[in-house]
Amino acid sequence: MKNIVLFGPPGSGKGTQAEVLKDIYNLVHISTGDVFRYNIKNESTLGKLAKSYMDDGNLVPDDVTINMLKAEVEKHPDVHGFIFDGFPRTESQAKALDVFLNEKNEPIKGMVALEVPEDLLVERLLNRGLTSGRTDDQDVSKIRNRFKEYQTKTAVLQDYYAKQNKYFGVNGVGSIEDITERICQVIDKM
Ligand code: B4P
Repeated sequence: MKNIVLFGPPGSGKGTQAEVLKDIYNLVHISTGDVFRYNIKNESTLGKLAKSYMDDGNLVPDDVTINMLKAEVEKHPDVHGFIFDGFPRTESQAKALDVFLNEKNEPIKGMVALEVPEDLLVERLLNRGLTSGRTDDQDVSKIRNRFKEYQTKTAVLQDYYAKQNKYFGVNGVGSIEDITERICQVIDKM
């Protein structure tokens, strides 16, 4: 099984690339952001809780996110592997994911990290905000708060996976096709 973590700051192209990669490698794509947005749209209890955090660009609490992720994985018992997009985002999420997948004898093969300068990220997110209706993409101060959350809680995961020799940085600037090609060169060697 090929379990891959797609990593990077908000707007780095995780969701965009995961949609392409899932077909190339026949993997199931799990985006925690998408699952939260689905729940918000359906006004579920989980959605109402997540909305209060996401609207301000804050991370949703770990216990909620971890339980949701496990439930999503369990929905797919017979698969070639998963692309985790937007999860883990904290060290405790990463540890929980390791325990969960090791119990299944299907550990993470590697983390692919998309590297994009912050100015370009702001531009991409504001552009998406013009059409997506995502409130977290429409306000520069909320976008900056997401970067702050990323720097203080998420960026440490680079070290977490590097210590396991599972960290692979990829240049995330360029055309979507060129970036996919760079990522495939990394995944093919895992
Ligand atoms: P996510 O839904 O994960 O979204 P994201 O980080 O904003 O974007 P992503 O990197 O996927 O970028 P995309 O491909 O869409 O998170 C949203 C929120 O959910 C978080 O702030 C948090 O509150 C919550 N959440 C999610 N997971 C959580 C967790 N594990 N724990 C706690 N909270 C969690 O690309 C962005 C834009 O760039 C798009 O418009 C795209 O078209 C464009 N783009 C992509 N690639 C491009 C390229 N090569 N060139 C030009 N434009 C490009």
